[in-house]
Amino acid sequence: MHWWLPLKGSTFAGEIDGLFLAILIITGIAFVIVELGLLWFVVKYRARPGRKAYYTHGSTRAEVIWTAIPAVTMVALGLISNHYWVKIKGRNSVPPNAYPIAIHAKQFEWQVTYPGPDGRLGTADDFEVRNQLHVPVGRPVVIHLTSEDVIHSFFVPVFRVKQDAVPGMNINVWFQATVPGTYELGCAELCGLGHYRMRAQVFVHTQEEFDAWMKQAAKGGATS
Ligand SMILES: [Cu+2]
Repeated sequence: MHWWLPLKGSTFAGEIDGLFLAILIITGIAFVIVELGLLWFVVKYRARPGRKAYYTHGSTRAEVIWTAIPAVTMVALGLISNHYWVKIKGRNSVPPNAYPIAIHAKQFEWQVTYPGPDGRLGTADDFEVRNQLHVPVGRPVVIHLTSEDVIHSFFVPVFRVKQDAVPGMNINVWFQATVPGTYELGCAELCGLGHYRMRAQVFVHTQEEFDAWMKQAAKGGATS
């Protein structure tokens, strides 16, 4: 079913995929034109008996054109996609009602701290689960992302969310899941020998399921 891109699992997915596709089409067209041109020149100016090579500077006009078109295209893409950036990663992008979860990345695991039944981080009922991210569906979630040692990268493909975890920084990254299910969280930054096993499961629950899990996990029992 998802032979092309992964499931669209968050509110960002449609916009990110649209941008990805637009860039793919633009660069695809450029690729075909450039490669066809290359082939054409290779054949047209191939070595033949009696034909002498000659020196040419080239064409200033052609150079201006093939520099200006990509430059204008790139600036246009930047301007067009700016509101996605503002919405997803902008300084004030995190919705005020977002559910807070803290994730501490370290070689080579994800330590996920939940706010506990009171819904607030930094209180006595907080608890920690390794390599399991549980979130409710249809509700903004904000991850407070930190790192223990080196640069890691929090990457949940179905959410189309990727964010570096940088030592010494507390970075907020938010998303709103749209489809209940079990997905993958991977580290997208080569962070050492165990990088390949730095992965976790993401559980997107209905609100009732999430509340039930929270209740059980807060008592110190649950693992999933
Ligand atoms: Cu890592």
